Amino acid sequence: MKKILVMSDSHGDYEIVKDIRDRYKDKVDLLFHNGDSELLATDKLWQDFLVVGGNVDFAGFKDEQLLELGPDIIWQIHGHRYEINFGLEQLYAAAQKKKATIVLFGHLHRISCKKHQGILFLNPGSITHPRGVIQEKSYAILDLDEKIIKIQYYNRYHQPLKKLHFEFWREESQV
Ligand SMILES: [Mn+2]
Repeated sequence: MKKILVMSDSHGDYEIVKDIRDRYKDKVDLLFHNGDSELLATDKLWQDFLVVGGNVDFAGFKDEQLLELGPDIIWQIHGHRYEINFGLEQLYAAAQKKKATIVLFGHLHRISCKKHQGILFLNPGSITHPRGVIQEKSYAILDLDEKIIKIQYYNRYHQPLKKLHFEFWREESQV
């Protein structure tokens, strides 16, 4: 079983990225930052993260990355190139082409966690500037179990957000 932490859109807040790194580095398998950190791509903090660039980031970041983790293929992307302000259709289509099982994105500053055609799409929200209905500065921790994926959102003071817990059973494996 793997455990990953996902954050995004910290927009210049160095301390919270460092805080999360220091707190979780030895507690999770991987740390993801989905872009718009507004930190330099050469910052040493990124040695401990899988990070991609967002629309307001400096040059030097990867645009996206695809990685295998146990049974999952994780596609990490900021999302601004897929017109996600107008809906996730373009992102859905691209995720299918890449055969991703989990898509980690950002950009919208809105918590969202849903399964679409067997693919889990997760936006951790923004750790500094939440937008929309859920006004929480947030990040997410995913437990990637063999049979179930559990997601818990936390606020920036590291308290679990009670209503923001999700569980998705994996599809029955095809014989
Ligand atoms: Mn942003």
